[in-house]
Amino acid sequence: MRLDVVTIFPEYLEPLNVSLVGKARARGLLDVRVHDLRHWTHDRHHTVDDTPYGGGPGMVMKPEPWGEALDTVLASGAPGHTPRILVPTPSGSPFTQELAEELAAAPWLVFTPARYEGIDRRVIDEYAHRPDVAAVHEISIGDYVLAGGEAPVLVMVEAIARLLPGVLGNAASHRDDSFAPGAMANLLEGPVYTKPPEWRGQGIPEVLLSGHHGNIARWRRDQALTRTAALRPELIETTPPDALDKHDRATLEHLGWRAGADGRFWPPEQDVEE
Ligand code: 6SD
Repeated sequence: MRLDVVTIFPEYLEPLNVSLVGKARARGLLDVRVHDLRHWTHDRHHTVDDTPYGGGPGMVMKPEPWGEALDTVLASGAPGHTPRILVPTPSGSPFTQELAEELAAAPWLVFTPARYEGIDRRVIDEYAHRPDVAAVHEISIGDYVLAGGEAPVLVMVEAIARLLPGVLGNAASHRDDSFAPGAMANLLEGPVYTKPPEWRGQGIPEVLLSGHHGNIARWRRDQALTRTAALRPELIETTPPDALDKHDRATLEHLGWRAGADGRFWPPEQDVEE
């Protein structure tokens, strides 16, 4: 997979040289190219921003450097190859595990992290109206506001890269990831433990030392259900009934959850202060 990143802070993308993504690059599984947007400026000060039309605080990224940068990057692909352009923005559609899976199957992604108040709208519209050269996606990694799109690029690349064939050394199946699209139920992972068997007075849940694989799997499932019910109740409420076995149902009932007529579960009533 090829990844291009156009940014005014190439050094912000240094983490792409490290750990999982860095190793995937070293092994030839990922071809990452980071470009300095200022390379496509022509004035002495390498200006990439200007004041906003209509007034208001902050500055807006000028369209010309972005247009030249993206034209150059898009023209550098193999003939007929059109990338996905991913524009991080708090006003984008949510970045989910499902989208990560879809993007992991794409041959070429181009990221355009902004700074200041964002990029002149005409840049996004220009490429959105040219499906022959690229498909544009404005994406949000979460409902909070960052100072720029570089951190979202690091987040998205890590989520995508770990899904590429051969990147995770261990053959651990992504089907078991908490938010894997194919998973019957999306449950949060329960706790994990390693040696030593006692640490600062705390032991290990006995079932994990039992060697009984059936009991261990059941305990892990109960831990996942309990944690999900407490922290992400909406994930339980939207779980299709056929994704819950008899024991799952008993566990949820033990936690005060009740099944409706359609078999889906509803949380315990909340106490209201008088
Ligand atoms: C100025 C940006 C680009 C500023 C962002 C994305 C999300 N989910 N939160 N904040 C963001 C992206 C903020 O350029």
